[in-house]
Amino acid sequence: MARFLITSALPYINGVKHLGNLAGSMLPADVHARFRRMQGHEVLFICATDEHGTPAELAAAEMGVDARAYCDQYHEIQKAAGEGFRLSFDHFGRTSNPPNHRLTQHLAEALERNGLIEERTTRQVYSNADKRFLPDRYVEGTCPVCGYEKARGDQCDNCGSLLDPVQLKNPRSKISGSSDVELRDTAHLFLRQSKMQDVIRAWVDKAQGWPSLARSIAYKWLDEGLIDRSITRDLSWGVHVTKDGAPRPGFEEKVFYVWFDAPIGYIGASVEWAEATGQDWERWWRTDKGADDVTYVQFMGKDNVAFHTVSFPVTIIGSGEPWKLVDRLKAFNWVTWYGDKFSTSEKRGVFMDQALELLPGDYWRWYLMANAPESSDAAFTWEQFKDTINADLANVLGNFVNRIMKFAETKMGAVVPTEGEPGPLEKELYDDLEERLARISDFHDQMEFRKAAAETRALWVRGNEYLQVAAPWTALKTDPARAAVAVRTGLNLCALFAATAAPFIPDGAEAIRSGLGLSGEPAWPMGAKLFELVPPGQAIAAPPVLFRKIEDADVVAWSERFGGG
Ligand code: B3M
Ligand code: ZN
Repeated sequence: MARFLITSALPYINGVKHLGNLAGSMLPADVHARFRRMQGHEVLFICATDEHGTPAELAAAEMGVDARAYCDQYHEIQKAAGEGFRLSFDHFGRTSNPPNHRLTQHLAEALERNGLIEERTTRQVYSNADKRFLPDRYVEGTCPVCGYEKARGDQCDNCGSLLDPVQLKNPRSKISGSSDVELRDTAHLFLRQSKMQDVIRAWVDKAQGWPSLARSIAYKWLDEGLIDRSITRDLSWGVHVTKDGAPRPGFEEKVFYVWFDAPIGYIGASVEWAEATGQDWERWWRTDKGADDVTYVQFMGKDNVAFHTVSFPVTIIGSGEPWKLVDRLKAFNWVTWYGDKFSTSEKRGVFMDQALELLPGDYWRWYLMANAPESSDAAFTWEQFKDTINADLANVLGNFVNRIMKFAETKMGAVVPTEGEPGPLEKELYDDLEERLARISDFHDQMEFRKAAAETRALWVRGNEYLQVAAPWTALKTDPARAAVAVRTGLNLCALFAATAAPFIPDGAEAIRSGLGLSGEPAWPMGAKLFELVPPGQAIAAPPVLFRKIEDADVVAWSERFGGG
């Protein structure tokens, strides 16, 4: 069997993530990881909170706590939300933990030895009151374009202009409010991406497993020409800058830019996993230590693609060390809230913790994957949510399972019936299912989540059609052996449905399996075993209602609380 290293883009630490964040990286990565495990492959599935940078420092300051305490708190909150959604990470780490710091410093030093990092002097806003250089977002002033008085150093939120802090009129410090600021020279480290232009292009040319969205974004950057970028910032919360293992002179009050250390966090979190479990992380990440035969799959929103196809590869290829590079990259568009951006402050959208208060994770998982924002943005609406859940989960899947299992329980002695031989009806069903199952596998393999979900649902529909025709409830009176075959087939269909549903809705799948007396981890059904999933004679018990229907009243109540509707 093969080995799959799977990473989800690391959720940024500031606050609970909304359903769009979930749908664009963590959830599809989880569905894929579950599918690969079910196929019997060895999987390492890694995620972490991305904790450094200005937004974390600012959010902490607003709450009146230090950055570490703030991150401790939100890491736990995000971890709990992930568990609530059954995200099956082998490890959910933190970029602020020591392994990521060590690796970031190590890679920066390797890059510098290879002539890819250079110290340059830049002019930057210095605050006399705060006695520090101000990162762009810490400078506030009047927008030179529209006159808005609270423009930020990097951007004006009123007119959208991208700015340089030196352009602001009446600049002041966002930390102290003081306007006693001036321009001063200060040193920063620059990553010389321009020198890696050809190497990166050659690597992108060779990349096979990238969909067109990812390739076109990478080429757009390459065609514009890679530019050298500053990878240090004037902050205290982050990875400290070193030289030969010691604090780098002149950089005592600077740290690495968050986007420099964040992707290294994939490796850092893998090291954390190894330390926690006694496993070997190098066989997943070092091609000289066995990672050659690993398939590395990354999941992310489209705004993160450039960092993963250009900047991070510059870091790890440029180090000259044998790091494992991404093989397959799956990028997503946005989930929107009725066509708009999610926004906490404006009460638009549902956040992960709130969603779990309304309904269990499976409901959201199914909806978000069945409507995955793959070829374009996808709008969440309560109405569509209700329709999808009621049609797919409550009706097609839930009713089937409840109907046949209740019948077996009450009319067949609560065991898988043993009598009778399959006939033409079953033969036709088997052939059909085999074909459909192969299609579902292909879609999972290609990471086409919408199509995989649609085909999975079509398989459930096909089972319903069979049961309609085989009608054991009628056959029972005239031909008990025929009824037994139909019920046995129906129960095997339940097992097959549970298996195909498992990557999407693990709890529902588990409830079906346990009703069928199946234990252990579900396997992806293949070949001849397809219809011998539950042994004849095995005791069964109908599970309680698997999925409840969503009512109009729910839609009204939820729209009032979260907007939309
Ligand atoms: N934290 C995603 C974001 O907040 C970013 C991903 C990092 S992946 C290394 O936009
Ligand atoms: Zn403006």
